[in-house]
Amino acid sequence: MIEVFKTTTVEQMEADSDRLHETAEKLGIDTWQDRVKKQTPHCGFGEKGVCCRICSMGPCRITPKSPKGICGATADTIAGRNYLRMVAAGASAHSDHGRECVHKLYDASEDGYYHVTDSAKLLKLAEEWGVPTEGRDLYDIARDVARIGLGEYGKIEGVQNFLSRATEERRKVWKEQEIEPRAIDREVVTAMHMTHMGCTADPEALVRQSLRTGLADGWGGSMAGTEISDILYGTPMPRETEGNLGVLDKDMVNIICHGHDPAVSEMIVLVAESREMQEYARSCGAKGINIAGLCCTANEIAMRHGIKMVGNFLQQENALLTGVVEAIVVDVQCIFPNIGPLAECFHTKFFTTSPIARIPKSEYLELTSHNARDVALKIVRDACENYKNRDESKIFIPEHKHKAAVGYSCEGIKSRLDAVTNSFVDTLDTYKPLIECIKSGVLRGAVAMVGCNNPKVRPDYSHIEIMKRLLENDIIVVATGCAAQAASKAGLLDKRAKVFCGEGLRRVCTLADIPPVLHMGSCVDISRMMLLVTGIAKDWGIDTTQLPAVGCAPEWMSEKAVSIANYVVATGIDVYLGIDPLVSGSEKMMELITQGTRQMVGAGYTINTDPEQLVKAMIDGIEAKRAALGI
Ligand code: BF8
Ligand code: SF4
Repeated sequence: MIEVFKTTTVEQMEADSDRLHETAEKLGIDTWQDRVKKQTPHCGFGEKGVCCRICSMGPCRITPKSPKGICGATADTIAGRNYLRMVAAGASAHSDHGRECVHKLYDASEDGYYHVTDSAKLLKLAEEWGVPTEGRDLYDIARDVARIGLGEYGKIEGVQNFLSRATEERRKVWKEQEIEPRAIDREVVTAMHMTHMGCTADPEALVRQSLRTGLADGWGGSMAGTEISDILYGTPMPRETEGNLGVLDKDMVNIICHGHDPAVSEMIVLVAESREMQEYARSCGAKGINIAGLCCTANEIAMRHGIKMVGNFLQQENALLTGVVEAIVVDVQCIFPNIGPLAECFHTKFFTTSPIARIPKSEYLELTSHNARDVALKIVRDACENYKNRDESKIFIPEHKHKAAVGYSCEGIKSRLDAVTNSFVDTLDTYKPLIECIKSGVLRGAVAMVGCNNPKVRPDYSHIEIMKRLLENDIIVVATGCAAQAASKAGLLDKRAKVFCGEGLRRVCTLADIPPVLHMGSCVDISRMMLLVTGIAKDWGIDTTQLPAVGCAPEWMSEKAVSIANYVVATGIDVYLGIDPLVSGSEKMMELITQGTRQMVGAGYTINTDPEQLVKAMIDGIEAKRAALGI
């Protein structure tokens, strides 16, 4: 019998949103759909990147009649400075998240709340960083590793330790171009200083520092975030879960974890899954506790525990509008301030936990290494007690949800290859079978789909349509962040989605028992993607820039995404953007980011807001890389 597998369409998702929006209207609360209308059209100067408010002689705005700011800064300077400031903010967010993870490792102990889960990964990193391990206590080793990790943020001399993981060719390029990142904090501060009134006016120097600051993120802070999270909470391995609003359960206490740093969500999951709390939930009249993740936190806990994913960035208000959320607990980044007033329209309790993200109309409980379990217990208990306070008349849970296979870390991908082919040829721990598939043309190449949602394009549509088109063309997709969530909502993380693939990719999916879109984690886990392309390039004997692999962020919105785009380009991987990076008011800047960086690091941006044209350009780009390799 032919299997019939259907995705959830964007139209169906939009119908769910519309239905939930009716609830918002009845309650007199706005959602992003309403606010977009009020903010449109956007400020043209801001959109083009030619408004400068760096000093109080301004704000200065560039027009044909006034081509210079009061200090003489041109559109190139102003757009370039604005761009670098985005990178600096993005790199600081990722890297500070990474720093929090390293602090948790520093505080980890046998009898504390945070433990070493992947000791093999810890020992490997200890060896990489020259920390003695022989005969030593695991937690002493952990503390020494953490001390070096924290030192990476402010090291007095030298460059980021993780650079030694890159291909030799990359390291040579970074050195020659003088963009090897030094201390992480220093690159961010340098970016802020360079863009201060009266400093760098040369757009090329600003773009170069953007690459360097980006590298401090991708091959510094983000890589630390991923690496140390794996050590603390376990390296993700393939497992099954579910995604989309239908994962909320009417009969359970629903707790949503939203944000990025797994230190908070891990503790909530641990406590909520305890027998004590499950029983407590039942004593409060529910069948149990249902944790659901939002945004990158969803990716983190789905990858490690199989926790269900309720959705991505523009789904956060929808989740509360179902009326069945007892508590939403957040840490840092991508949290709408509107969650406060929205939660007040329901029985929902809103908990903030980080001094980095203080939000009005929330209950603030700072979560630290020393009180983590107590804070998590209070939140879960309060949520259980809140179950009885639901208002039946406000409840509507859309039914759409899909099965999703997640957990494809580099180790997870290799484990699949080992199971299928490597074990027969007795060479474990290699990407060679994958490389053979690419060389022979069974797979044409790979695309890393990453980034957010953005109402400037039809949300999720670009992600889903681009992914489908790539799959048809035998191009395997790896995904992180809200792009991975879009795939999960549509059903593309379901192994049965191989029906959408070309013949070659379908065969690979069947043999390796994988879905055609591999979920690699959260946005800091784009560092995993950098290690994946580096590992493949090394096993192939070429540089990353030669691989038929590209990155794509069709709906990006955050400053973090601009930082990511910079380190992906600096790693030699072309990036295809579906949203304009706010510098179009400067021809020079547009030239630098689309062409100039190709001379510096061998890769650059292609920008197109039409998903059809964007995917076509990507496929052409991949085929051109193949032709250059003679395959
Ligand atoms: O770091 S993809 S909307 S959740 S920024 Fe935010 Fe964008 Fe989602 Fe994660 Ni990433
Ligand atoms: Fe205007 Fe120059 Fe000040 Fe910017 S730095 S606000 S362009 S005077």
